Amino acid sequence: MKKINILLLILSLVIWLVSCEENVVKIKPNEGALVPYLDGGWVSVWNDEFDGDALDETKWNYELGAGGWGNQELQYYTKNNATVSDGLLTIHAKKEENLYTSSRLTTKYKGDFKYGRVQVRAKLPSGRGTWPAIWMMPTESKYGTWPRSGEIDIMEHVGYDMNRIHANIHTRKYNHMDGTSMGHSQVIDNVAETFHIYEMIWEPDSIQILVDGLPLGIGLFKYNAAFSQDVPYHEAWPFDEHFFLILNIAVGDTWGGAQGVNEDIFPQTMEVDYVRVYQKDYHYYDGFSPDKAENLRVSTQLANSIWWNPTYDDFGVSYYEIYVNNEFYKTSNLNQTMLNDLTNGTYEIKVRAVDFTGKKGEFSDPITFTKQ
Ligand SMILES: [Ca+2]
Ligand SMILES: [Ca+2]
Repeated sequence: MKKINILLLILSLVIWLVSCEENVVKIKPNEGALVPYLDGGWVSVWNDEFDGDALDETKWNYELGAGGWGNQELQYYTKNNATVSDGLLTIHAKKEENLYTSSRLTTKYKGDFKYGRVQVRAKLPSGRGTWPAIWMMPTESKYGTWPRSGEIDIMEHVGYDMNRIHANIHTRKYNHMDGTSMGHSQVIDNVAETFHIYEMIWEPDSIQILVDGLPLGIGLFKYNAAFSQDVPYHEAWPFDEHFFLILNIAVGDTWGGAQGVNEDIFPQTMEVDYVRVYQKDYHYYDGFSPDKAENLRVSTQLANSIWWNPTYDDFGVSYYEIYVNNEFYKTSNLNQTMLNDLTNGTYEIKVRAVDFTGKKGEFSDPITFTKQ
């Protein structure tokens, strides 16, 4: 009997040790990663170096056809306008009789990411009427149709304004339809003659855009609860769900075609040397628990909404836990949440931050909240 108990004890100790070991094991770089690691704990999770002689359809989908794509675009998307050779993906925008053709490629359901770092080395088309883009759309549109679930434009360029690179985000609260668009732009030398690295670093409450390792303009989009107290956080910042990548050249749309299309410039190409996606290996690098959550308060602009200061952590806060009357109630990915579901009454509320390794910070000082 005693022997069995000791054996069981040893067995549970081994299981415990193995499960602890899992917590410190590095994320393995994806197979075929040419640059498996970047400084700062980034590990390759997906890449395409375009080394074959055809598009790898285990990684990419074609989006086909016409219809304007929401922007009165003129081009017809085909499979034939994307070629792979000499280590490059080339998207060809062509004028064919009375039709423009091009290609639009996505990684939907083949490369979908929540947070991470994307690097695309590319050379852009030139000339009036072209609109190449490297961008991201939500995989499941959990918060509703465009722009409610968000759009991230890592790189856009319109051919009538050569060399000005744009980065934009679109959300319910911030979008160009309402004149509240958030964007950065900067002139980059010779975008159609030389390759540049267009890059995004996406963390829970921020998106940084860089070109050749330097911020594009200010280069930073950031969720700020103080500036968007009037809406649930996802209306300002829906970027806490999975997104996929899109590469395309549009022709003659509401933006790229705003000054018409120069028919004489075609064919035009966007060449892509690689697309690399990295994610942070929090388990390997994370050392500390998040700080104590501070300044929990009730919104003065939105009924039944609370918010607090973003909590510092050495490798970032994954989510917050909200407690009602000392019992766990729900989580929130950012430092704001709605308490609509409580029945009317008065409650004691407190929150704490949880980092990506599950380490928990100290609870905020409690506040009294009355559900109306
Ligand atoms: Ca390549
Ligand atoms: Ca931490």
